[in-house]
Amino acid sequence: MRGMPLPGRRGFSSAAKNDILSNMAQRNSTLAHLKAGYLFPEIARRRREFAAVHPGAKIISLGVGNTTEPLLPHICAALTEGARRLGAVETYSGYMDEGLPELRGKINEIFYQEHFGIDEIFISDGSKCDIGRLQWLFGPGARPVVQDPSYPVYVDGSVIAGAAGEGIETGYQGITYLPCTKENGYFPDLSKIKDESLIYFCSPNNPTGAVSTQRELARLVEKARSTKSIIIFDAAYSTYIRDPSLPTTIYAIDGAEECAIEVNSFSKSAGFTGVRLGWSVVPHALRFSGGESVHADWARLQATIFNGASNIAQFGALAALDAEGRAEITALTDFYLENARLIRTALKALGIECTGGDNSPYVWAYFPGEQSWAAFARILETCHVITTPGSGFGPAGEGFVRFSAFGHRADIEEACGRLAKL
Ligand code: PL4
Repeated sequence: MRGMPLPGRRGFSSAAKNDILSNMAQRNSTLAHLKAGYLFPEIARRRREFAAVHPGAKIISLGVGNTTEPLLPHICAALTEGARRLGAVETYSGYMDEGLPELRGKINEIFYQEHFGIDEIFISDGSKCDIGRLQWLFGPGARPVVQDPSYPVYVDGSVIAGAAGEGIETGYQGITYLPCTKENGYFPDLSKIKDESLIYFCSPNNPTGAVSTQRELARLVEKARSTKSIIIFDAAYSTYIRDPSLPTTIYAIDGAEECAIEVNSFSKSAGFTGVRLGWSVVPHALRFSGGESVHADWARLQATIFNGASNIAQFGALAALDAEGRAEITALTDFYLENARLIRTALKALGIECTGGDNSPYVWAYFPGEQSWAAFARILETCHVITTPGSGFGPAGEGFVRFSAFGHRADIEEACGRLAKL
């Protein structure tokens, strides 16, 4: 196959440029409202900057929550088999828009004890992608509410969708921030939630590592119902929960299916960050304030702008949910939880107050009197360790730093040793 030759990239004269610009399609004005660059590329930029000045430094990343360990054998074999199936005429498959029915059924069985119909479970390319698309369901009229701090896509995606205004010092106009602090045990005061809100809620939480209890989630559901709000519940880290009393899904709460959508993914459980596979649960019982079916609109929207997840990834995910695959998920998440324990122990030995890391892969550390970016820079300078500054997750994250437990064991141990220099 040979591509068509392209013209050279000599550029245009300024007169021609002005002429072209006056005829170009306009930028979505909401993009101009975004305050700064996206958090994780900004951290990568600062890492590159540091490495350029210190070329010999062996930098260890406890920053972005990106899995590091190879896929485990049973799941990996299923992915390989999935690719092989595409290579044979008898087993070849093309578009599978809503997902492999067996996989939807298996997710329903393993995560929801078959509480739903399989048409209420939509397979996707990951939970972040689902959150971005879900924001189209609510559009510029949404009234976003977020835990503060929170995973950036809830806020930045709302800004892009036009549901939030200009960035101000304390966040974005139009977004209700619910501070999650040491004082409130990282579960927010819900009284600020107004009628017909769109509440983003994440448990186990990124970045604080806190996991909401059954009673706390019952209060959240009660608040959503009494304010006619809808919850987008992000359960991306549910397989890290080891305490059996803690809920792994919002649907463990009575009435949640009338007020909540749930997103989840194989990224952090089976190591599919690069494979890409997730799902959303949109119950039939869920209605917009005008009474319209959220499920019907989600099906319509997905069919219009999404063409389904990789078939290979779906075969892998199916294997991840059988007995052998689930044992591998437990082994992999246990490994990262042990990393988290090592990080927490190292920080506590230094007298640094921290939380999380027991039912989640993030440790949230407090640096009193120090700005998050200053603590980030000090840890990088002193220990050559990358972290994530808490303020990048929202105003209430100021003064905190997030340590991610995703890393090779030897790197985690070395990083923990280096932290003693702080
Ligand atoms: C870096 C609460 C990480 N470039 O892989 P997905 O799409 O199924 O899951 C993404 C996701 C969804 N929900 C929560 C998450 O924390 C994540 C992943 N977050 C992090 O370090 O906070 C990876 C971030 C990636 C990004 O911007 O998402």
